[in-house]
Amino acid sequence: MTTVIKNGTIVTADLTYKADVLIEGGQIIEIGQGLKGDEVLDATGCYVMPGGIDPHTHLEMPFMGTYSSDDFDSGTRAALSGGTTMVVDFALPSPGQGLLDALQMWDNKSTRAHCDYSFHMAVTWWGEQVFNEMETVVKERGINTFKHFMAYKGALMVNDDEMYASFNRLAELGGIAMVHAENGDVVAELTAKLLAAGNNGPEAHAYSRPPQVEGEATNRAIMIADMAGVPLYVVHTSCEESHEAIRRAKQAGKRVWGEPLIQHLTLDDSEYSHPDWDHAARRVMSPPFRNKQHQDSLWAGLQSGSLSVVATDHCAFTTDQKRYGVGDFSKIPNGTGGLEDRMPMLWTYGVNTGRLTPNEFVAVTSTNIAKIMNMYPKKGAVLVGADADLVVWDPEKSKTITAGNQVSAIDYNVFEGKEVKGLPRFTLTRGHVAVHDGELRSQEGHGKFVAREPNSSVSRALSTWKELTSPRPVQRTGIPATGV
Ligand code: DUC
Ligand code: ZN
Ligand code: ZN
Ligand code: ZN
Repeated sequence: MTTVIKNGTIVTADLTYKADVLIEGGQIIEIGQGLKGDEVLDATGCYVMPGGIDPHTHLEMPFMGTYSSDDFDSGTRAALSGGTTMVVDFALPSPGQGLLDALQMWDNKSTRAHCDYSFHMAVTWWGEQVFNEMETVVKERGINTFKHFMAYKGALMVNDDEMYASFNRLAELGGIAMVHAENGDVVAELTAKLLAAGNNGPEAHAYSRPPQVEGEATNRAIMIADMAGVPLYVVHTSCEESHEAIRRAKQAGKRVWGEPLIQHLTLDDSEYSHPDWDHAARRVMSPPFRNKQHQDSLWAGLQSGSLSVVATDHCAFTTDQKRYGVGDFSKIPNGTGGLEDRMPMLWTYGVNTGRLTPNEFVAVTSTNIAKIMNMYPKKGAVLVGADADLVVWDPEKSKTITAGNQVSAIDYNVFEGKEVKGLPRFTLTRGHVAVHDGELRSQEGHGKFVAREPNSSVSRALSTWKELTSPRPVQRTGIPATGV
């Protein structure tokens, strides 16, 4: 059975041209003019682009006394409905739990996925078992990205010595270090102080995590990564302080990438001043939403290339779950949704406003991610031999985002009421038409795990610092006798 996408304009990270795309066995087998196939998808007036890749999701994750509400079933359906054809989720060991043990849990959950997926591994504690299992995770399980939480003290946070040890191990294995960059010690202090002063509402969540805690941690992670000689990926870059550190590192030749979220690009901290407790609590995530100046910085980063990708950190909790934190903001489960809205929101606020070209849109939602995470051109490409993970994007199609019509399992949407223009006409996951003229026809269990090789070339190219300072003992002419 072949499928042909006809009459569309192909948009990749570097080219825009008119051609048909022929698909067989889940892959693109031909790109050209006047192609014929058994199933015909009409892309007149549409762009044919690599499907979105969301590099940062938390599906059915145990966190803050509960589980995030979208699982691999509802989460990947939500993804496909918005033109995203792959997610990279975090396998998260609880402190003391082995990496392989946690991975088994994620293997079990992900059998329900409707689109392809991969995993990052979280390093939430340090010890010989973690050191040893990292090798198996990289070499046998195809996972080359490891996240470190610099916040969530007493739960997931790792200290600098643990982070440095883990980064060194990753440098040996050809992995990429990832960080959730917030100074967890300062956050804990500020949280205690705010609560003691009776500041217990959701707005205090933002007061407890100012941009400085993120800027400090980002700088620290960059320096530790440079000393270890490992590339660094900074998740959810939300502010100028963090962006500035990333910009500077890039300029110095370091392999450092920053990942703004669609939420931080389009929603600001005024959400926390809303008089309705639920409204504000539903928007509690870490890092919190920032003001307009920080948003401008993030957009400028995407435009100039100092920030590389756009993600969601999709970690959806229902209103009932958010209410665990009534009377104590530090107990509000941290997280917001965005999987099905990232592509239309970024198109509307990025492409339709002229901030990003359609090619840049493809780069930051798909191709750059596939390249950094070492799965290009299987993913993130419209090329012969690539997986047919594609979105046929109708730039004239519009809707108003509302929780009532969403696929995600939660009861609200942080983008409620936003008008978006630019939506999928068709979404294909390895050739299967999962969205057909807006109708969801995905299949549970269709999604497959995508293994990723280590990134050896990037590790070697990190920075010159290590070579310049390789420690060598000085040859001396005289050494005094040991003192008494
Ligand atoms: N931030 C969130 O808001 N949720 C999940 C984890 C995180 O770092
Ligand atoms: Zn995080
Ligand atoms: Zn996250
Ligand atoms: Zn299939």
